[in-house]
Amino acid sequence: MRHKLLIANRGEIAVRIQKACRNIGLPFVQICSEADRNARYVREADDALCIGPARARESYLDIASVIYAAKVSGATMIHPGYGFLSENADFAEQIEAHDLIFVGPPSSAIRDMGNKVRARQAMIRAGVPCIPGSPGPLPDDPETIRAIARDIGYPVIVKAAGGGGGRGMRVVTEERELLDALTLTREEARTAFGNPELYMERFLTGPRHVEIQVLCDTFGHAVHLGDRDCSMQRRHQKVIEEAPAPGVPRDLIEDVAAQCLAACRSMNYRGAGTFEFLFEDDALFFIEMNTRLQVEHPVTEMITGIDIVEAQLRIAMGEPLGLTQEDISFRGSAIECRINAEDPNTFMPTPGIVDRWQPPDGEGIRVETHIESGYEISPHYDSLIAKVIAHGANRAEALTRILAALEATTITGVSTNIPLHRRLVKDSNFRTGGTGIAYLETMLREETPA
Ligand code: MV4
Repeated sequence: MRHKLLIANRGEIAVRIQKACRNIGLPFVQICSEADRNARYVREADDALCIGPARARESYLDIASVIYAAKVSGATMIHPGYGFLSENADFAEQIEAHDLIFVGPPSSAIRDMGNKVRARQAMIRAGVPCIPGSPGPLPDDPETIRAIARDIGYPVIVKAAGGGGGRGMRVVTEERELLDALTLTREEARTAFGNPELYMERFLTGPRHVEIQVLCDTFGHAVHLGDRDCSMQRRHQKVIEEAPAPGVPRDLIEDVAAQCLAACRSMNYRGAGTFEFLFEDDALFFIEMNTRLQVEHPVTEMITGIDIVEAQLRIAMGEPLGLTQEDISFRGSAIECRINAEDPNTFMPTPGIVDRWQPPDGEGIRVETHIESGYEISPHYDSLIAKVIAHGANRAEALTRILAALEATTITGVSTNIPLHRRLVKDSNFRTGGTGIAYLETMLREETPA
């Protein structure tokens, strides 16, 4: 079968997916909004189609327009990238119904993992370690709820089944706050997600965010590509990611990864996926599964030598993995800095024209970007404009290389978070490794007197 891929995304990840297509000789069509039609990666694409106005709701998020674009361009497959429609089960289902291939898991797996209560139950069944919590959705009866919380032990966290990525959750430190917190969270969940279902977990106070990457083919073969640490974040936006997670015991990763693969088999998972964990007191606890390619996938590619996007495409075309766990080895360490066009003090996006862009290069350096000198950053989308990734034989070398790369990067015309990255990479606690999810926000709070 002759295939053609529709790239249903924009920016650096569209460029990344185009590269994978060119590598394997897969023809593609790049879709864009009116705001992106003059970008180089759109102009120079073999085939491109403008599907709507700048506002994402009317273009990149418009399911009917994306599927129509696939039909008229003769595409057989759709890669959603990350964000936008990438974890929309209805989108995947409609693609399936149109006899097109969704580059990702079956819509049923997206739907199941999108419901965080069902995801948790699937993980418990597969033996993936979860945070002590409610066995299923919370009931309405106040006394039963109190009993569940008492059983878990305070502090607890109430989360929405339809939430995820930090949306729809509330920490409760003592019993007298419990029922009000529940009512508030339930109403927010009903409004925001159209699903009032809640669950409860023990609240972990000082964890790190560690995740495990998996790849599964259509034939029930599954491998893991190790772990990443994504603890350096602000307001649920990751800033720096690295692989492997420093100081996490390798035998723990291997054990938990094997359980993740069991979970994948139990839900007929296909493609790339990420299991998110909190790491505290030398243990990993599942929180969520992301059923898409992630922004930080390059750090895993650099330590494994495996092209995850190419693997996604091959799996979608029905090829077997052709790779067993023994074929995968982990070499050295990789660190990624997300370069955002944003104000250094307010962190607000800074759209505008990039005057001069000078990306770094050198041994072990990789840059993922869609920008160039003269590029106009639209106010309509995410502020991520580039990713700078460094690989080294060990973490010390990766740190040396990422710092040199950051020092060699020039961007004028818009302000970015590059100065913050330079500081973080020189920070002694970050250099030691193992800083937690609260580290960056605490650091920023301490230097900005209220
Ligand atoms: C938690 C937690 C502490 N204890 N669950 C936030 C995003 C969502 N994926 C889950 N999140 C959390 N769940 C328990 N039981 C702390 C967080 C959390 C967090 C997790 C990962 C990365 C950054 C975070 C920032 C704040 C809170």
